[in-house]
Amino acid sequence: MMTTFLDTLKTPQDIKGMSLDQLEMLAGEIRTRIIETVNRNGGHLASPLGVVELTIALHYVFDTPEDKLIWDVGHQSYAHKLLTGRAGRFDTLRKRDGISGYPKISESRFDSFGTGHSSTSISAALGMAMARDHLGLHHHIAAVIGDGAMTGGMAFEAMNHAGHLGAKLLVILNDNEMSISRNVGALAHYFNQLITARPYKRAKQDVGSFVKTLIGNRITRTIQDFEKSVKGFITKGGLFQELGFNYIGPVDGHDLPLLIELLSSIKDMDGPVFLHCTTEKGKGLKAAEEDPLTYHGVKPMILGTDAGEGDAIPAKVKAPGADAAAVSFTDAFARALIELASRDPRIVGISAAMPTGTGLSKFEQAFPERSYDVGICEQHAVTFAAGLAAEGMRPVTALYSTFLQRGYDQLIHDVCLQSLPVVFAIDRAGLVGEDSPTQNGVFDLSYLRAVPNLRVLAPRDAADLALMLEWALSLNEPVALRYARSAAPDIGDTGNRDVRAAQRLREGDDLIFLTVGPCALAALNAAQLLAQEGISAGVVDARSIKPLDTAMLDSLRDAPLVTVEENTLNGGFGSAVLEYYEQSEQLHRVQICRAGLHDVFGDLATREEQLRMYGLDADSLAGMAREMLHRRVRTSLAD
Ligand SMILES: Cc1ncc(C[n+]2csc(CCOP(=O)(O)OP(=O)(O)O)c2C)c(N)n1
Repeated sequence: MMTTFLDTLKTPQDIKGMSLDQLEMLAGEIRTRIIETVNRNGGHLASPLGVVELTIALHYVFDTPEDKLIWDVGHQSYAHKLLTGRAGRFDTLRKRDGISGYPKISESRFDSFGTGHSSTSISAALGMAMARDHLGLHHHIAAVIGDGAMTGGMAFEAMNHAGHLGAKLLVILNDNEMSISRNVGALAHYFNQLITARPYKRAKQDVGSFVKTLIGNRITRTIQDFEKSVKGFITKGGLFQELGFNYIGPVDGHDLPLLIELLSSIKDMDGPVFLHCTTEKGKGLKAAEEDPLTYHGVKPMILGTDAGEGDAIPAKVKAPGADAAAVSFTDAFARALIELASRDPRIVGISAAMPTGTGLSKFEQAFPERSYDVGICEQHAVTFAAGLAAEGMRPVTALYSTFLQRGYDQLIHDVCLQSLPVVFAIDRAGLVGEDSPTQNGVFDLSYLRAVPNLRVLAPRDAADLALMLEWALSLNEPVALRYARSAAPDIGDTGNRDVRAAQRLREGDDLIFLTVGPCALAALNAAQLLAQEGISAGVVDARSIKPLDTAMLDSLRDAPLVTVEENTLNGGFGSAVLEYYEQSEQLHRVQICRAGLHDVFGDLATREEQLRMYGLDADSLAGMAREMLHRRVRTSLAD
């Protein structure tokens, strides 16, 4: 095998001795490595391809890890990982115990700040800048933030503060005009205006020719020389200027010599600097350039076996665990919502930059005028829904569980305190598989249970989801529906259309699995395994997590119970059941084991591996039941 530049690099310092031609070749190698690896393992594709030159330039100019790079969201940081000593292990990307798909402090000293949720980079960078100043240090700090992430309010909270503090800090806007879908909003329009207002081509030529005269085999410049060239780049960046930043750009984020020149010259500028780079999402892979939405995050083998050819046909992206026959919960939600909205003109759909992931893009096709993508603004999405609800509309806010964490105060203060009829369609609730611990949705049962006036429901399958959504929209109060990143297989209808009622899915005398959502399926399979050993296990689907079906709980109190939830055990469903028995003074009678996550975030692995790791697959549940019954026998023998 040919030795590549990439394989010989030990630290990013090694690229500082490379010529421009070699750096361009390195960029090619990085792209190939990203495409091959993501095609094998799945992962983000279009975003990392868009920042290859920018990443090389940053590592060329800055001295990491002393200088700090903070990647917003972090899904674009693959080139950074490849340049910082992880090329040899890059084939483990997003695998169990492998390289994370996001920056992670515990993985490398070059990952100065962990990310996964968007719009945090400027706040973190500003904190680091102030820490540097307090400690009397002098290193550089740069945050790289996408135009999508820039729509998150936090980014502007941080800009506002940075301008006020006048901190020495570089913010690089990676503007590819895309969030996951096309970026939306007035800000996206403003960025576009900045690009068109400035005669970008001419500016590029100016610096391009300047650069050409300077770059030989090695790029060495003095700050003084550069300042002259940079002056031409400090333009009127109205909004950013007003916030106290020096606005520079827009510049071509794929023009490596230009980036190196500019970064070298601006890195020692005092105060906050905002560098506007334009990039192409998916750069270097034709299919991704043409369809960056499909290639934002992909499943393995999206390019077939010819990864790197650039003109491959995308495979259909499906939720993990979805087989050809079963729809995903996301699809089931979209289908049900469209059907209900066709009967009720008050229904509107809201997503926060995730119309495709939440299924709302299908709703948008059916009802474009009743569909809102608010940008990466979960907080705003929730209060915006509250406003709509206050005036008689029926908003359905579709968010991933992990991102609703962002809108928690709004959920409490704006929706539930006023008991406004907002429906929260909470997707990716539970373990999300090969993404990151940052994206697991394993806290919502705990944080939602705590809020007065809120009903919390968990459908076990597509039919149940449709029933619950219909019921939720018929109420005049807030309701949360939480469902997993999985197929929504038809688990079986017991004929009970009252979604508040728990349902017996399987009778059993020896013990009962009391389950949340699709955990019912694993419990049914566990019951089957136990039946082969002569153990009779029943399965009851709780359906309503808040309020609980207490009549059902009263009827179950004499059987050993195993509660099963894809959620942390801290304050989750099992805790709710225990609390009920305690409050109703039945606790002394019941024997309960709780299956769920024991105070952990949930490690990176496939969803199937995660379910096994956290004792939520059929084998583990059967094992838990066996152990519980043995313990019971031992206890009664001792009696
Ligand atoms: C708080 C939050 N909401 C939603 C997401 C999901 N998400 C991941 S990447 C992304 C788009 C980011 O767009 P941009 O910052 O422009 O980066 P690009 O992918 O275009 O490089 C979104 C919405 C997230 N990571 N964090």
